[in-house]
Amino acid sequence: MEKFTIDTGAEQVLQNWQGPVEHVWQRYQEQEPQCGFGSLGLCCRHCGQGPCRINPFGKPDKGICGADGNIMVARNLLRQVTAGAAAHVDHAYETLEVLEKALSEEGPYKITDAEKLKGLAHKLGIAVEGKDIKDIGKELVAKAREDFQRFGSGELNWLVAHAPKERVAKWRELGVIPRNADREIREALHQTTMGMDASWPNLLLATVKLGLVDGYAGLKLGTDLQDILFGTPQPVFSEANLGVLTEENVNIVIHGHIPLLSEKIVEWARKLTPEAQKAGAKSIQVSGICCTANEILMRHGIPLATNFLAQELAIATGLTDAMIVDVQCIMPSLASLARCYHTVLITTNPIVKMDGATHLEWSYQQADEMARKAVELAIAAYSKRDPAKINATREKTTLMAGFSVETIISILSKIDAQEPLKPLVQEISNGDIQGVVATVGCNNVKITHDYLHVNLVKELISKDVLVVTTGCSANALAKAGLLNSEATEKWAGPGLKKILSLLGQVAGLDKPLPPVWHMGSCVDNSRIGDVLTALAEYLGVTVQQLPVAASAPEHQHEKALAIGTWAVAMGCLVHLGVMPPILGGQEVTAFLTSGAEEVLGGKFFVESDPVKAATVIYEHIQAKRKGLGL
Ligand code: MSK
Repeated sequence: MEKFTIDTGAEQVLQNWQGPVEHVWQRYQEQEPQCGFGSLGLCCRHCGQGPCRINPFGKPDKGICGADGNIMVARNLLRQVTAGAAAHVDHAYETLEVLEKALSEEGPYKITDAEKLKGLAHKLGIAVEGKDIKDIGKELVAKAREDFQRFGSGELNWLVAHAPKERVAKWRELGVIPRNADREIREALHQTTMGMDASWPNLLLATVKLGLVDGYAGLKLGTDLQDILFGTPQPVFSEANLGVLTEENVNIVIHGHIPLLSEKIVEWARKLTPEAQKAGAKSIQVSGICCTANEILMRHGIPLATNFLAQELAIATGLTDAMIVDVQCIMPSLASLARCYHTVLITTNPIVKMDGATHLEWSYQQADEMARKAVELAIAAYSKRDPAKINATREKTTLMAGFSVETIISILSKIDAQEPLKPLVQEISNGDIQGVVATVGCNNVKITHDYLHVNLVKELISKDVLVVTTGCSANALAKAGLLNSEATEKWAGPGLKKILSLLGQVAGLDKPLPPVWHMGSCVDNSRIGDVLTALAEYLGVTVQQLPVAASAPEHQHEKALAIGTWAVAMGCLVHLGVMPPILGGQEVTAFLTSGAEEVLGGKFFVESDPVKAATVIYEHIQAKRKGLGL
């Protein structure tokens, strides 16, 4: 790797990195060369006879139990996708518990979007006419509970209500519709223990099932319940990059995923601003990292500090007074790094603790108290900053976000109130928009930070491809200035520019919409699924026939593999910029990158060069356009 990052803010902070703690790129270099067996997926520790590893070029060609490369790789992949799905399902489940309490008792949370609740209830077959909103909510909670823990047979309510009918039929035919999330997660762990499934096709079918658990009992359920509790995102304008951390403010950086915590921190930061002013600060600046950043950006316009790979750099600015974390994507290195600065690192979840961090546990009843204490700790830390350690950057960009499905429909309905999807379909038909690509997922230290996200997207929008984005991809694109109107002028192709200018006008902006639409956090990939489902149903075609694709250019998390599997099962071409550990199973690899298309409609392809990846995606879009007669 020639460069660690293309993010100018991150680069400036890195240039003045003050040891003694190493940063993520240094630790990566210390790991090289990485284990060849692990990279190919050819090692197994599932039983006490191992660890076993398989030589792809000779002996040993089997583990001690007799598992060959395909079995080993398929077992490992199923476990990864299961772990990713478990993370999203646990997130959705926590949200459900809060919704249930919010419906039955007075407390710190309440229903914000009653219309969304009603619409969702209607879709799930719950009668809403004349009923009290709390009663409707309780019936909805019962339906959601079934999707986590239904006893016996059945199908995920959220999947049956929201997936395209054609997909539901296909998944039924393949026998991959999940019964309930907990059951499938448990079964997948059982299926992959020593002495269980020795059929790689059967293991891959189970992987698809866990992808569907992720898509509907994790992503879709999570997004829906969060919108009900905290509101459905509307257009917002904000900023991105480490330059949002400035010397005059108390800086609170929230990092993680579940908005139950961050919503309260935002609220208490506002309430305690006079306290920060008494301490000599101008105000309190809350900003975010990873998906919790996207959640509070989408609903409150809170700026993005940075994304996954640069999380340590937020502390290394010397300006982060408190970093408050909940779950997922939190580097263990933060604790030792925070000790080198004045930063108070606050963990809040019982399953994420770190030596040296302050643990303030979030709970439903204590949510306000906990958030108030966390903000007070940040204000107290402000006066302990060490001027010698300040390593600030002024780098930041402007951005527009808040592209929920509701926002998109509301803008389009200003052109056609009866059929809001019609103008979008017309633009795709006439070629002003060639297709739609979703870029999602993380950063991965194996790729120059943000490089693939940014350069892939610049290629695509220059070819009149509209890009929608979530997760750390959205954050990367925001920092590169691709989420504002100027980006449309600068990088969009002529057709895309034309339609974005028109949409900007009808949205009352007086300038074009951005060429990349920020749709939210990783769980909000469900919003992208909703758009695909709506487009396919409007046109009377399958998702597989649409001129669309997905890409996780710099994925690192097991969650990204789970999301990618769901997208392939939906019928999408899914690009990955980093090879997952599958090459040791030749037949498994052939299936995932080719054979899957015939069975599921979608497949994966791996390419680390952004121009080549954009070419493959564009050719795929052209083939789909041709198939539709466009
Ligand atoms: S946060 S899962 S690094 S996108 Fe959703 Fe970013 Fe990936 Fe974590």
